[in-house]
Amino acid sequence: MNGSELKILDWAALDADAQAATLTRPVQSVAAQTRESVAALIEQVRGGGDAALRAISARFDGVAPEDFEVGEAEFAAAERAVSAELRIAMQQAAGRIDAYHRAGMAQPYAVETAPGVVCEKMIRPIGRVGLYVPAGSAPLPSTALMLGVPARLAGCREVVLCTPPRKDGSADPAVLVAARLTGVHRVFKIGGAQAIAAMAYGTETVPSCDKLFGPGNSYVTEAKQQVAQAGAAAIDMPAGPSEVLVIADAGANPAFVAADLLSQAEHGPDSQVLLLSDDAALLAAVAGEVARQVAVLEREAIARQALSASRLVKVQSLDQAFEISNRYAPEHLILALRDPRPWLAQVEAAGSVFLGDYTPEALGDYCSGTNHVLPTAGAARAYSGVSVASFQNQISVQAASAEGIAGIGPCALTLARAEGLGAHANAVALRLGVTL
Ligand code: HSO
Ligand code: ZN
Repeated sequence: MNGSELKILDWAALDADAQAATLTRPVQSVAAQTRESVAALIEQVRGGGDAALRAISARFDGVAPEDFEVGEAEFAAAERAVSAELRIAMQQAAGRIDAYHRAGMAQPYAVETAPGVVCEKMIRPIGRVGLYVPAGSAPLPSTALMLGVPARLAGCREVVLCTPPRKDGSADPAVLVAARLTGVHRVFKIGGAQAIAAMAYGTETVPSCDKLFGPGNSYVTEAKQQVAQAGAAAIDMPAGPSEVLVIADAGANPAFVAADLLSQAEHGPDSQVLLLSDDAALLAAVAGEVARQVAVLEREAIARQALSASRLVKVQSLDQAFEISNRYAPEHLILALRDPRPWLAQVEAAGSVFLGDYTPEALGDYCSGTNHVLPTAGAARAYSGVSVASFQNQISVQAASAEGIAGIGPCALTLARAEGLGAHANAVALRLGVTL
């Protein structure tokens, strides 16, 4: 790559349509064929249970395990297969993820809204949750940590995890160790849309779950959407390819910025990479660095594909960069700025923000403590990343005494009459001892 593959655009020179096109994600619409094959897979699992799972697994994964569930012997083998260094890193990461998520846990509360009227909020774990940990081009044990830790903090009664089997029928050992570390109760070697179907509807061996979490390819994402639509299970958030937007000033380090862009680009050919800067020289320097660094990546081919849809944009001011970023609502937002913190006030929509030169996205992906399961595809405008609250239900409670209803009952009566709902009015009037 000579750098020319990295398009540097001048925002001010683009008309409104071209600006909109610059911020448009590559086609997100799922091919009708994908939709249909996912629907067929879900039906197959729903009707055929474990036998269907076995047949689908043989077809797509090339293995049909007799027993999908990971047993003690396989967990023990995984413990032996994972190096002490990796285990310690996962333990340390889990500790920081725990600390961050614990601090953000919602607290129950009670408030007296009128004399004799107490309204409360109580928090309950979602009973049974299903975590999906992909293992496509790269198994992601860190995703098991990001989902398993908040599930445990929430206190979910049963935490189920599905991950695709490898060619030899075993699961990725690091994913298994991560699952155990976080207290996941049961792990099944099932991948793709069939895993989502199994966790949503249940089979003879896989329990049906109330809510499903985790990233995946377009089949997994489509399957999550379909089971949610059918009311079979709730899902964490709409998902799509991973993305990063970097806002850099003239003082940013081009090598650092390029490395951050590439760490996103290597995730998949459809990853999204955007750089906004008010400094033309910085943009050119980053383009050069990207060209240099990409050539030595193990996942060079994947990164190059993602880069072909990347954009480097010259903006007129940093204020304008933040306007554009808010419009795009990136999953990850890196502020490679000399004094980044004051700019946080301008951030309205983003999944997770990384401040300054020494906070690469990779830290948040693995071990700073924040969650890496984040809203993509602009969903950050209205969705937040996974947290303990994602694994909990908040239930409101209220109690009124005779004095309480005497005080606020007339208010309810007026509203009930306005809505023409006589039974509502009656339910209050009876307690007040008034005749309507
Ligand atoms: N950047 C990915 C998470 C990840 N990165 C896992 C490395 N492993 C989506 O936020
Ligand atoms: Zn990543």
